[in-house]
Amino acid sequence: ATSPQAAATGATTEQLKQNIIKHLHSSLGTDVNKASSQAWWRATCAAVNEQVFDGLRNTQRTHYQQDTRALHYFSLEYLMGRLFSNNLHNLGLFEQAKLALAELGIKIADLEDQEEDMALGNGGLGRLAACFIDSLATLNYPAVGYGIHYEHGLFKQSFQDGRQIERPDSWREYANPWEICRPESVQEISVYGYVETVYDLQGLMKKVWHPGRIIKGVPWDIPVVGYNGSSVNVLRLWESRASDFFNWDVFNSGGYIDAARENIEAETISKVLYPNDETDAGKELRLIQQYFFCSCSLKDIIRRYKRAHGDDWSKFPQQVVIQLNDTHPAVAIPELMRILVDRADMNWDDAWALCQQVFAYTNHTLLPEALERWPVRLFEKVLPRHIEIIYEINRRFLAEQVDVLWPGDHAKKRKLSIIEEGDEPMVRMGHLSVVGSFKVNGVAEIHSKLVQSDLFPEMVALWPDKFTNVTNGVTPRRWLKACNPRLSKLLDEKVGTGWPVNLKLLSKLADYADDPQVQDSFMAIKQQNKADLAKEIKKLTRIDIDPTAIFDIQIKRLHEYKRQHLNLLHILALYRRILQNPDYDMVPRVFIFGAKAAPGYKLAKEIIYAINKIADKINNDKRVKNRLKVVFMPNYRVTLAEKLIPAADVSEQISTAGKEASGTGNMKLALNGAVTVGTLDGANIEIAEEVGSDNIAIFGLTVDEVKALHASGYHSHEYYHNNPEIKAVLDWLETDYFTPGKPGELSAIKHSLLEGGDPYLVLADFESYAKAQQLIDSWYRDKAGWAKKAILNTALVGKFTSDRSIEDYVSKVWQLTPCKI
Ligand code: 26M
Repeated sequence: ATSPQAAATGATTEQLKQNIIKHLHSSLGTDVNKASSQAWWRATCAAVNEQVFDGLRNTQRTHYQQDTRALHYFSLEYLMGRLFSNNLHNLGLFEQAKLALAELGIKIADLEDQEEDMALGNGGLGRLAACFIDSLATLNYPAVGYGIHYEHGLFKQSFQDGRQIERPDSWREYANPWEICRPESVQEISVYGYVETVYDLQGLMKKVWHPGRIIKGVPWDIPVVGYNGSSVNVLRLWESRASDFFNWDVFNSGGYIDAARENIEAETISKVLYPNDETDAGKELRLIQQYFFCSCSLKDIIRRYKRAHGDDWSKFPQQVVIQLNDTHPAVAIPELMRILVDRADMNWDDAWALCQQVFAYTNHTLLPEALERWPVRLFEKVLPRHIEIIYEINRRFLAEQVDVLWPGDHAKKRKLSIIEEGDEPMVRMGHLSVVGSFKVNGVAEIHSKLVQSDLFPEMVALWPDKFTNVTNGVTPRRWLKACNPRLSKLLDEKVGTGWPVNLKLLSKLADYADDPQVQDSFMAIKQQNKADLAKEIKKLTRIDIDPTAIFDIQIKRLHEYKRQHLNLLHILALYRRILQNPDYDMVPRVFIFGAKAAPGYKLAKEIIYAINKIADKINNDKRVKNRLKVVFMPNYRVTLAEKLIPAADVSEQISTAGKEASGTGNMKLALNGAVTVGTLDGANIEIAEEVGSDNIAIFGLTVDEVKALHASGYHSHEYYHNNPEIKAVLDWLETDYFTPGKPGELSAIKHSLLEGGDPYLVLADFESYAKAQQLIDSWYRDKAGWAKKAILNTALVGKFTSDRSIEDYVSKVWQLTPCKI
C-alpha cells in the first residue's frame, strides 16, 4: 500500500506531467515527439510558473491589504544564476518534477542546462543581493529588490593561448521564462538640462529643473520564491526606453534622424553591466545608470505609498526602509530630497529628517580605488538640480554637525566634506551615504571595525550609534541543498530535514564526527562529487585529473588583494621541489582556479596568463608523476560554482589581512565540507571561531601586523634575497621555461612584487602560506582525521546562513515584522 505522502507525491507528479504536456502544446506549439530540450525546458518552466504566479499574487495581495512596512533593497547588481532548480526546490517540487520528466523520458539535468545564468553582477556584492532576497522571501519579510534589467550581464570568458577573451553575455536572447513585463507601471525620469530659480506668489524662491532628456523605465518583475511555500516576493528590474512622446515627435524641428539617435541613447542606459574596473570616475553612462534606476524605484515606492496614504507623508518612514547596497545607489538620497522639496513642497528640515529615517547603507570594501567619487562637473551636466541639493546637504552638515563638534577646525571640514576640493572637485559618495543614512554597516566583524576606525572615524564621533555590523551569509537552499544533493540526503538522515531553514541544526552532525561509518559516508559523497567534477573538467578543458587527489580550489574574481599569485608562487615552489627531488613526498593535489579579470585590469590578466602557461607545462611534465595538476576553469560563474564547491577538499581564502571585507565563497566551501587555508581576514576570522583552530589552516600576517609592517617600511626585496625558494620561483618567471622562445612573458608578476613594492605583501606571507599547505598535506594523510575536520566544517558553520544575516538586519536596521501568506 502506498503511504498518503507517496500518494500525494504521485498525484503532483501526474499533474505536473499533464501540465508540462499541456504547455508543450499550447505555449510552445510542439508535441512530445518532436520537442527539443529547449522546448521541454520552457514547457516545464511554464508549468512551474502556474504555482509561482499563484504565490506571487497571494503575497502581493496580502502585503497590500495589510499595508505592511517593507524593505526596498537598492542594488546595481543581482547575480542570480539559474532559477529552474532553485524554484523547484523552494516550491518543494524538485523530486516530483524529476520523476515526472523521467516518466516522459527526459533527464532533468539536461533541462537545467538549457538555462543561461542570470549574471547581472560582478561577484560577491551581487551574489549577496541574490542570497538576501532568497532569505527575505523564505522568512516572509515584505521586501522588493530594485535593480537594472541589463540586456547584457557580465561578459563570458574564454581563453585563447592562455589569455582571457571576453564575449558579450546575451542571457535573454530567446526570452526569459521567469520574468513578467509590467507596462502598467512604467516611470519617466529626467536627465541633463538646467535649473531655473523662480519666485512664487508669496515671493518664495523655488528651483525648477528643465530637463534636457526624458527616459522611460519599463519594469520587469522576477518572482522570488521563498523556501517551503512561504512568500513570493519580487525583484523589479528597470529597462530603459526612449520616451515616445518626447522623442518621436517628428513634426518638431529635431527631425526623424535625431529622434532615432536619442532613442538609441536612451536604450543604451540598461544595455550592459559595468565590470568593476572602471572605478576611475567620469563614466557618464554609469552615473546615469545609477540615477535611472534609483529615480524609477523611488517613484515606484512613492506611487505605492500614495495609493494607501494619499499626500500624507507622515507615515512614509514607518512604511518604507531602503537599503543601499554599497554607494552605487547613493544618488537616491538627493533624488528623494528633490522629490520632497521641489515636487511635494516640503520644507528642507522635514524632508531631510524623513530621508535620514529611510536610508541605510552597507559598505562592502575599504579599497581606496573602489570608493566612488564623481566629478562635480559631471553631476552639473547630468543632474544639475541634484548637485545643488548635495551642496546644500553638505553646507548644513558642515555648519550644523562638524563645526559644532570641532569649531573652526578647517582640516576636519576638508576631511569630512561631501565635496572633495582640488583641481577637479569630486562628490564623495561614501560620505553622502553616511550623512544621509540612519545606519551604516560593514559585512564582517573585522571589516565593520575597520570601517569605523580607518574609513569614517570622525563620522563615528558625530554619530556613535549609526555604525554596526552585519556579517554576511549565504543561502543554504542553493549552496547546499540544490548543489549538493548527496550530502543533503545524508544531512536529512543525520540531523533531520529542518536544516535548510535552521542551519544551526547542522551542529548535531558534530556528534558523528568521530563515527567511522559517518566518516565513510561523508567522504564517499565527497569522492563522488569529485568524480563528477573530474568528468566536467575533462569535458571543458581536456585535462585528466586524479579524482583521489586533494582538490584545492580558489574561486573568486581575480584581484591582486585576493592573491591568486600567492597560490601560483606556491605551486611553482612545489613543482621546483619535485624537479629537484624526484622522490619529493606529497599527497597528489589538483589546484583548481576560477576567476574573471576585469577587462581593463592589466596585471590581473597577466596573472591569468601565467597560471594557464604554468598549468600547461606542469600538466604535461612526466616527471611530476601526477603529484601536481593545475586547472583553470574558464568562465567562472554561479552555475560553475555549484559544480566546484561540493567537490572541494581545500578552500583558498588567502587575501591580505584587512582587504577582503567578508568573502562569501569561504562560507559556501566550508558548508560543503572543505577545509580552509586562510588569512585572518574578513569572515575567515568568524569561520575560525566557529570551526575551531584544529579544523582550519590559518596563516599569515594579521591586520595589526600588516599595518605595523607598512608603517615600519616594507621591503619586498629582502624576502627575495633572504628566501632562496622565493628567489628561484620569481627568477623562473623571467626565463622562457613556461613560454618557450619568449622569455619575459611572465615577468609582470615578478616586477609588481619587486619594483612594484608588493603592495599586498605576497612575499611577506609566502613562507607562512607554504607551511600552512604542508599542514594540509600532513592532515590529509590521516584519513579519519581529515574526515573529522571536513564533517566539523559542515557541522559548525550554521552561523553563515543568509537567514541569520537577514534577521540581524531586521533587528539592527530594518525593524520589519514577518507577514505570513
Ligand atoms: C565600480 C565601478 C563600476 C562598476 C562596478 C563597480 C563595482 C561593482 C561592485 C565596484 C565594486 C563592487 O563590488 C565590491 C564587492 O563585490 N565587494 C565584495 O562584497 C562582498 C559582499 O559583501 C564581500 O564578501 C567581499 O569581501 C567584497 O569584496
